[in-house]
Amino acid sequence: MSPVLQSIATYELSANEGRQVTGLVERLIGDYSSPEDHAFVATAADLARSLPDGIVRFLRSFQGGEPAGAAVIRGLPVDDERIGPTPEHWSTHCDPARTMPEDFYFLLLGSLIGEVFGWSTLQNGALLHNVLPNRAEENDQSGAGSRAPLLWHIEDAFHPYRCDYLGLMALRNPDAIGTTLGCVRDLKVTQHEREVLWSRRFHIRPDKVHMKGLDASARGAEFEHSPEPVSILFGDAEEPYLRINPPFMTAIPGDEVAEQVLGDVISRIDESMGEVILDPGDVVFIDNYLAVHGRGSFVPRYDGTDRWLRKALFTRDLRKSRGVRDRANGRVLRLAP
Ligand SMILES: O=C(O)CCC(=O)C(=O)O
Ligand SMILES: [Fe+2]
Repeated sequence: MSPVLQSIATYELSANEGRQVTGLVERLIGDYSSPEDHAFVATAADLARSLPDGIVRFLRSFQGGEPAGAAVIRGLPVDDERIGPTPEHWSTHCDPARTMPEDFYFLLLGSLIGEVFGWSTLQNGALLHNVLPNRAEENDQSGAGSRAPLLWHIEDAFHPYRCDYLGLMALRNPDAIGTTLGCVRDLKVTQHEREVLWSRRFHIRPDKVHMKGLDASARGAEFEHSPEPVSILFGDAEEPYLRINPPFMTAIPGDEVAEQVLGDVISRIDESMGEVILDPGDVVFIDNYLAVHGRGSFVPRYDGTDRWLRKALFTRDLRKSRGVRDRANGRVLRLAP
């Protein structure tokens, strides 16, 4: 696995910038009761203009020019004592006040590239998710897995309102477990493959985590039972975007040509994968139209020192999902109307 990918843009905070961030975040903790509060989220993009200029320019150009599959911002120190032990389950964050500095920082950064949102089917609709190992889900294809690698994927590839950017911030990563990354720009395809990949010959189903709380008759279940055929490549012919999620997809049944091309493309992406190791305080924003991501396997500890990331989803356009949100300014999406 290549340790560094060309397609990652990196920004390192200077000590001075780190102090500027800490001052800003302390002010926000005084002014807002929680980083998930509507009052904060609605003004985060304005508040983010008080971040160091270099970060603002870096993230704006990552979003505007699409120069890279992922952007990493390194260097915010995290007080390991203060954040408290890694929770046993995503729903049992011992005391959200303990991670407020990191959470405000993370959402401020994200506000420079999109609008944060959640799904009613994921972590109770929270805007900030916990990615940490859970004993009952060690082999699952989800953020709660550990012993089984989380296979690379486009986040929520099955859904037209999937995020433009997936953000991950490390609070703790003691065994230096990598987040794997691969970029569509590194994918070489033949003319024949290109034609197949651009046609609607594939079915992508929801990840199991989405389906868990949804009974078979519920709205949204059609994503599982009768998915719309989709193409894998779309957008610009020369610089296409990518939609793929191998563990949850197939060619349309009977289309052997498409099945063969899918298998070949999966192997080629496998070979091109690299990884980024997030140290505490590091944030990565993955362009979910350009890059796939996953996670290596690891042995969980269950002693309060496990790998612990915060995760959030960002869209460039909240309006397109109005039909699956309760209010115009609501940020929780249902799978279907
Ligand atoms: O744990 C990681 O580094 C990646 C997690 C992930 O892909 C996810 O939660 O969607
Ligand atoms: Fe993911």
